[in-house]
Amino acid sequence: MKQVRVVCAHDCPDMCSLIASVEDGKVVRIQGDPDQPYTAGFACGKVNRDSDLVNSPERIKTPLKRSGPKGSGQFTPIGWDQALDDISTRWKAIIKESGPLALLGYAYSAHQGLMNRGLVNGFFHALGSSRLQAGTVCDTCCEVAWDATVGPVGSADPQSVVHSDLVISWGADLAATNVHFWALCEEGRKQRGLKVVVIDPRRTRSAKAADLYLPIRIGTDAALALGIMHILVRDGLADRDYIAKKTLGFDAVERDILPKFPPKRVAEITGLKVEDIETLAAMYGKAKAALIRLGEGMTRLAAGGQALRSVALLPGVTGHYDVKGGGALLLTAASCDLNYNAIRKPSGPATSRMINHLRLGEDLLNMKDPPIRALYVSANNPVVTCPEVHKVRQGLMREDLFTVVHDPFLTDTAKYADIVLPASTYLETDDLYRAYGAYWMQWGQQAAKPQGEARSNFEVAQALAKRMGITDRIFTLSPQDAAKELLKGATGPAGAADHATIFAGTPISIAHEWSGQPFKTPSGKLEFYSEHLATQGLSPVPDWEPDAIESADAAKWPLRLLTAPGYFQAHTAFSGVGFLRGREGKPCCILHPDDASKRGLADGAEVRLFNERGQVGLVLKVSDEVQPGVVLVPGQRPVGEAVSGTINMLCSDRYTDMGEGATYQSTFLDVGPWTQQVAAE
Ligand SMILES: Nc1nc2c(c(=O)[nH]1)N[C@H]1C(S)=C(S)[C@@H](COP(=O)(O)OP(=O)(O)OC[C@H]3O[C@@H](n4cnc5c(=O)[nH]c(N)nc54)[C@H](O)[C@@H]3O)O[C@H]1N2
Ligand SMILES: Nc1nc2c(c(=O)[nH]1)N[C@H]1C(S)=C(S)[C@@H](COP(=O)(O)OP(=O)(O)OC[C@H]3O[C@@H](n4cnc5c(=O)[nH]c(N)nc54)[C@H](O)[C@@H]3O)O[C@H]1N2
Ligand code: SF4
Ligand SMILES: [Mo]
Repeated sequence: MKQVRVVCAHDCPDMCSLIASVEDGKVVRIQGDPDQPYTAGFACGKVNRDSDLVNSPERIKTPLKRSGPKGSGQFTPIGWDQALDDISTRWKAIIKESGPLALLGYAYSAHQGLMNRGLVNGFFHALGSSRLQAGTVCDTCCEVAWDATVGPVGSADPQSVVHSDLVISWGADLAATNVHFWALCEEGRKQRGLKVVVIDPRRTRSAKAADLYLPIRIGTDAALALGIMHILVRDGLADRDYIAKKTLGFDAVERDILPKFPPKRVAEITGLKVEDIETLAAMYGKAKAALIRLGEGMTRLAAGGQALRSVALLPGVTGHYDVKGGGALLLTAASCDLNYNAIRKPSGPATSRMINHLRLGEDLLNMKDPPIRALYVSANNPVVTCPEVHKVRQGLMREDLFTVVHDPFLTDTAKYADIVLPASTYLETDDLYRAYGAYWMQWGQQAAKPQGEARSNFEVAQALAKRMGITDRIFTLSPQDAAKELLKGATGPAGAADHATIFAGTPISIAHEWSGQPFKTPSGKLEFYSEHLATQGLSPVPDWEPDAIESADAAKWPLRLLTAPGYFQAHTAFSGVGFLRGREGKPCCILHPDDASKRGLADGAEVRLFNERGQVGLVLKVSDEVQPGVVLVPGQRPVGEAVSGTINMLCSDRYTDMGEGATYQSTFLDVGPWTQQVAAE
């Protein structure tokens, strides 16, 4: 048996270093690497099963060509040469008639390797096609809010938690989405008496284990953060020196905003108890090194940017941004400076028409001059994960749209394709990785040859570039030589690493020498007042107000959607593993016992979730892990697994206040019984 050092490429902040055991050319086991301190010898419960993912009998073996009506999922196997010829012939004809803007590359993050993720985008960049404004389904809201507050720079190092005496997990279910940080928190609790607070509308696994849990009302985090600031100021716990030296605009917040948020009003807005708000503020104000783990959960709604920004300002009031083990942890990638353009922007026009990732349906249906005539989907499953799924499907049904999907599995999206290309999984590729939630970089080697005729994103981008007459050198290089282009001119710790160490697969720490949280805002300070936001017509200071559209919808519908990660299914990336599908259970929704009994609905019943967009059928779980008035739907599951449909059928494509992100949780709805009559509607 051979052991190969690989890197986990799933969309996850931890970027584990893994050991793949390979027997007769087949990956038989995956384990966490004991020699990488953050991975610390364990992989999560999903990736422990990645030998099942790579060897899944459900994988696509060859390219496929549609043989039935659009969306029917009927295909005939074809060879790669024919598939690539068909694609390039169609694309050339479309470009000739309508120009390159009629093409859209819709590639995202399922392979986190810098080349397998980046070169597909690089190919479409070089082609001059319409460009994807990527990540609006995910993290653009939190990123833009962070940038407006702290600047485009990495946040705290998760490993600095060994110096913390308080961790606040705010809108993140660490036991699901950040298990290595969670493990460090657990260790700190046992060894040093570290306290953990969880702020989440769902009593998550992390919340159950916490020292203090605040079941906040969805979308009210800014009010809570401002309420804590109010108490810190009231009780003389604000660090006036830090505020004067390192922040901008606190005086305006103190004068105009904080008086509006006394504990009693904050309790009314957030649904929390005044005592809990006071306890949290006192814990935070008195902690020596308090680290806030900012989760994306609080940003997946209309005023998500304002929420994240308000919370990210808290360590500026106590000065904890200057304390080792204090501050805030969101994303880290902005502090890793590599030559990304070598891969992502080899050539092509400086600007192009942008297509918002979450408005795929709308743009497939209504974009003009030219309309989108060719779509290439890679490492994405928008028929499940994108809001306004009905529009996405309608768009994909267009007879005049030529769709290619590259994926290891015949996903719900692939079923709408004209040509499906089999993708290799990360275990079958070479790539260079840097974490987005930790300070590590590592070269991951191919552990096994691809199953069937599968090819990597990198290879397919190169093959398509050749066929389309693109001549940039990057499309001719081996993965290792391409990675060297990424490293050329890199600065900081990533630039200092030597090639021999990197390509031996050694995990490389890319943490900067610590001297407090740096700020890269226009003022060079932490911006309580942001002129940049003011120029966009947004409140330049943190604030909380009810959202008019949400309030109108809440008056029509009794329940609000809470969206949270699946423990054993991350979006649809592991849906090809039968064991994990079973562990996650049938796609479900969770209602508080009061809401279930009001509707005469019992645990285990098939229920109908509906609003003006449509209906979906899920299995009901009755639990007080959510508050009354909320319906929780964990994960986004493929249509075939549910009673009927997928949750994003009920979500609109409205944007967040910052970053034009997705507002899944600004969805209001009701739940009722699922009957034969309903099913027929
Ligand atoms: N309602 C609701 N919707 C949401 C969210 C939510 O909280 N609520 N969360 C959103 C978030 S945060 C995100 S990031 C998106 C995720 O949405 P998607 O990006 O659509 O994520 P997945 O469903 O994981 O789909 C990834 C696809 O890539 C394939 N794949 C895996 N490896 C490779 C590879 O190497 N090459 C290629 N070509 N394909 C590969 C997988 O088989 C899978 O089909 O969903 C968003 N949607
Ligand atoms: N197991 C697993 N791991 C994953 C993923 C997965 O789907 N499953 N997805 C991966 C991806 S693509 C991403 S982007 C990250 C995202 O990881 P996170 O940053 O953790 O964000 P979310 O998963 O969207 O939401 C986390 C929590 O926010 C809570 N929440 C929802 N609304 C609010 C609110 O208004 N206020 C507060 N305070 N909390 C709220 C939810 O109940 C949920 O428990 O995780 C990655 N890791
Ligand atoms: S915790 Fe995240 S990085 Fe680690 S193995 Fe699991 S999915 Fe991969
Ligand atoms: Mo995401």
